[in-house]
Amino acid sequence: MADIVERFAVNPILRPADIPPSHPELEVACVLNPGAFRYGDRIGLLLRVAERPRQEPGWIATPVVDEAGRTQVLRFRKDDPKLSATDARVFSYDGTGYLTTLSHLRLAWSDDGERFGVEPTPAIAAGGPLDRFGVEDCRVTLIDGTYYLTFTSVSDAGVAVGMARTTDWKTFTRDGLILPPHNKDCALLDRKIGGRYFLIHRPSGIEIGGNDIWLAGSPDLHHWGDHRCLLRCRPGKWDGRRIGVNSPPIETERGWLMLYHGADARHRYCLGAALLDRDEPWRVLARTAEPYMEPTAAYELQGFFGNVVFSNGHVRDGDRLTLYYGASDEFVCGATTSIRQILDQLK
Ligand code: MAN
Repeated sequence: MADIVERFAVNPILRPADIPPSHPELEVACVLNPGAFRYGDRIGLLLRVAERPRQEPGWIATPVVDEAGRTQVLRFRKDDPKLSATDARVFSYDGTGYLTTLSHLRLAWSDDGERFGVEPTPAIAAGGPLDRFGVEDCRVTLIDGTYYLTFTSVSDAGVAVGMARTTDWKTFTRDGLILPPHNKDCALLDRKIGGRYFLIHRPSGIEIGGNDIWLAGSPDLHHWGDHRCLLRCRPGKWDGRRIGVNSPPIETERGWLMLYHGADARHRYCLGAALLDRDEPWRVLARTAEPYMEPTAAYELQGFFGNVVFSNGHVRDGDRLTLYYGASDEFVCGATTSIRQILDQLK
C-alpha cells in the first residue's frame, strides 16, 4: 500500500512560533502529536507543547518540575564525559536519563478544522512526582458524554500512562496513573463491550519481549486486567522496532479499525492499520503489510526529529477521516483519508 492520504495544502497548521510559552524562561521547541475531538460545533486539539530554555553554546539545559511543582532548569556541559547526548529527544548524565524538553498539553480550537486558535495557558501540565519530566501525546476518547484523556507521564521513575477527564474542557479531573512504567500509547474503546471497558496500550520489554500493542479490560476504567498481546513488531519491516495505537479505534461494520504507528530500527515513523473483531476486540482479523502513510513531505523529513509522522488524534465525518499528526516532532499537520480505502487494504 502506498501513501494514500491527502495532506492539507496549508500544512504545517501549527508551528512552535505560533504557541506562546508557558513560562518566561522557556521557548517552545516543538508543537506535536495532538489529541483531537469535536466539542459542539468546533474541533479541538490537545497539543503537546515541548519547551526548553534557550540553548547556550556548549551546554544542554532542560526544564524539570521540582517537588514543589515549580519549573527548575538543569544544565549540563556538553564536554562533560558523564554526558551522553546523541538523540534530539533524550540524553543521559551519569547513567540517569532525561528528556531535552518539558511537555504540557494545550488546547487549540477551530471552526474549519484547518485554522486553529491556541489557548494562552496549559490545560494539563506536569506538577507531581510522577510527571516531573512532562506529559505527552494525549489520546481523547468520548464515552457517554465524558472525554477521557490518556497521556504519557514521564518522570525519573519511568514512562507511564496518566488519565484525566472533562465534560466542559474548562475543568479537568486528574485520575493519576492508570498504568505503571514502562507504558505509553494508550487509547480507550469508546463504548463498553459485554459490560467492560477496553483500552489499548504499549508496555515495553527490555530484554525479553518488545514494544508491542496490548489490550486490557476493566469494569470501571481504573482496574485493568485480562491482558492480551494484540500486535507484535515485525523485525526488519517498517514496524519492526516499536508500535503504538494512534487515536481511539474506529468502529466500522467490519470491526474496530485500529490505526497505529510503527518505527523501524532507524527511528522512521509511519502509520499502518489493523482490524479487531467488533465483539471480541482481542481477536486481530487483519493487518496492513505496508504503511498507509509515510514521511515524505519536507516538514515530515526535516525538523526537531526528522522522518516522523505520528498521529494520535482524528475526527470522523462518515467515511472521511481527518488525521491530525505530528511531523518530524516539530509541527502539527493535517491530512484526510477514507476509512473504506484503508479497510480495503485489510482483507
Ligand atoms: C516516541 C514518542 C513520540 C514521538 C516519537 C518520535 O514514540 O516520544 O512522542 O513523536 O517517539 O520521536
